[in-house]
Amino acid sequence: MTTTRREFLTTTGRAGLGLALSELVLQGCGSSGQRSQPGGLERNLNLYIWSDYLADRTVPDFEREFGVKVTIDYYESNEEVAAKLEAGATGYDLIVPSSYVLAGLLAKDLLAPIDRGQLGNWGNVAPLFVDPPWDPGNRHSVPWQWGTTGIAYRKDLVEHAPTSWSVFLDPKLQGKMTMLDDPRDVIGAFLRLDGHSLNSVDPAELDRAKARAVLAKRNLKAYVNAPVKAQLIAGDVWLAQLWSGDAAQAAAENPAIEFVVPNEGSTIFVDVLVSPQSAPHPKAALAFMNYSLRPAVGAAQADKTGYATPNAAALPLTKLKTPYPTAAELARLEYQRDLGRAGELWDRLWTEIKAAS
Ligand code: N2P
Repeated sequence: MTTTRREFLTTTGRAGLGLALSELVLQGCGSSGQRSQPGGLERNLNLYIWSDYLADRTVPDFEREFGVKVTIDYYESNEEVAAKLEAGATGYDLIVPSSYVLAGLLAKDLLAPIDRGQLGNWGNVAPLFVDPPWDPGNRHSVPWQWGTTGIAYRKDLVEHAPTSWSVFLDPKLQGKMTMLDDPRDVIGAFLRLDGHSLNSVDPAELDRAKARAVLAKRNLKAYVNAPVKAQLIAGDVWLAQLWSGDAAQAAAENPAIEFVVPNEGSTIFVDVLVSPQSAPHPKAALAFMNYSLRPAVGAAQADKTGYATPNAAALPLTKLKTPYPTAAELARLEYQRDLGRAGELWDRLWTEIKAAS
């Protein structure tokens, strides 16, 4: 157990939760800091998270140690979670959107500020994720995991290893390819293919990317996210635009699956834990945030999901070591940014792509 002293002090004030309180009191003996413990945790926590994004023990261990029952609900895209929150959904204590989604949620004042003084494990976060542009001062978010968007493919079925986003325009693999059901990643890929930023708001650049997406669509079996893993494993899909961790999960089942970031570059994303203003169990949410920053929890998460850990203290404990990107690699990778008013143009183009035949 790697619970830090500070974390212990901030998470043990939960009288009446049916925990092994005698053990907690014993552990806490001699600490004058106990007087300043916050009130007890709530008994429940409602987590809304991407599918396939939890290690087996992450939630059960939290439940047992903290005496909190966690209810998990899953989503498959950033659009899904953002739309739900913006439509006024309440009841969620924690959600895990990609960093670029924060701007829109913050503008509508939908996210609760974090009392960083309660996050004893904050010091474990790698410098790359401290005070980031999407959340200055990390006032509203705790990094969960990061990854890249690239191409997963069956090296035993595909003749040439893909190196470019242009592979989706080649009819040779017609019907055997998929792209993500994600406007930012699909339009973003074709923007990069033309040498543009995947955050472009230039109508001409976007029109050309859209035209290419429509051409590529003729070669696609579907737009699909996490469920494509099973199709790659089975060989129904040979080549798929995919996120790094989901590709690693599929490769763990079928070693013929490889993953590559195309030469033109791609997305680097970090998904972050945030708590809505409407969260019914804010203390439990904070306790989970701090728990997620334990080295052992971060390492188990990385090993199970294939996504990299933003936790510098967890990285040495991982079996699957994904190093932080070098400056040269970062030059080829872009974080997605909020599109501001151009978001409407992107939405329209995506609707047109989806409707095209
Ligand atoms: C987990 C997908 C999370 C990565 N299945 C996409 N940001």
